Amino acid sequence: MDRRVWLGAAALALLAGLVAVLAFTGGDADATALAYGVEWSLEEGPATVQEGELEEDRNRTHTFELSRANVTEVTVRLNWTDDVGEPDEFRMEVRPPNGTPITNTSRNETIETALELRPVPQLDVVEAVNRSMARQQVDQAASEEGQGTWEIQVSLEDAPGRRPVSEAPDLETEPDGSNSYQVTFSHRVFYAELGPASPPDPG
Ligand SMILES: [Ca+2]
Repeated sequence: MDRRVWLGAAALALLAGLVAVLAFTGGDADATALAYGVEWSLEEGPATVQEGELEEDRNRTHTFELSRANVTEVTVRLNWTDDVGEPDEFRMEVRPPNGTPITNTSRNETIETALELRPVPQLDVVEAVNRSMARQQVDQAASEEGQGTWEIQVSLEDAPGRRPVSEAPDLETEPDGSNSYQVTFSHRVFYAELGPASPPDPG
């Protein structure tokens, strides 16, 4: 090969290498980075319902698996319709996979426990050389909080029947002693959509 041709080819190869390196690193990031607006939304996850029936002074634990990421809120609701006499008292203990149990008691035919988990990220704009790298930055804000097995313990504390005579409070003319119920487990997740690319704010 002619020496000049060889040198020319070597120079071209070097130039191609440099271009490849610049393309890979994004070159001068300040010059080529674009700003992508981030729009956050909330989505209601599918609710799961389990049913049960309890005798007075008994309890039962229901489990719910939560596998989704970016959960911002979990709501557990216990519903029942008292069929006999005076209002029954239920107790519900919500045990998150990694967290402190929360207990509530009621005679009003419903108990609702809502837990705030990870808040929606405060990330309105990301700067990146292209869309997929912008997406990676947004994905770093992902949360695994709340993932795992949730245990919901339901107890029927008290199930009084009909007591027509106030002078004899223990006399039940129509006993109760048990009741059915429903546990509804629902959650909300956040997700992000990237807006169109624009030149970054010079500030
Ligand atoms: Ca009752």
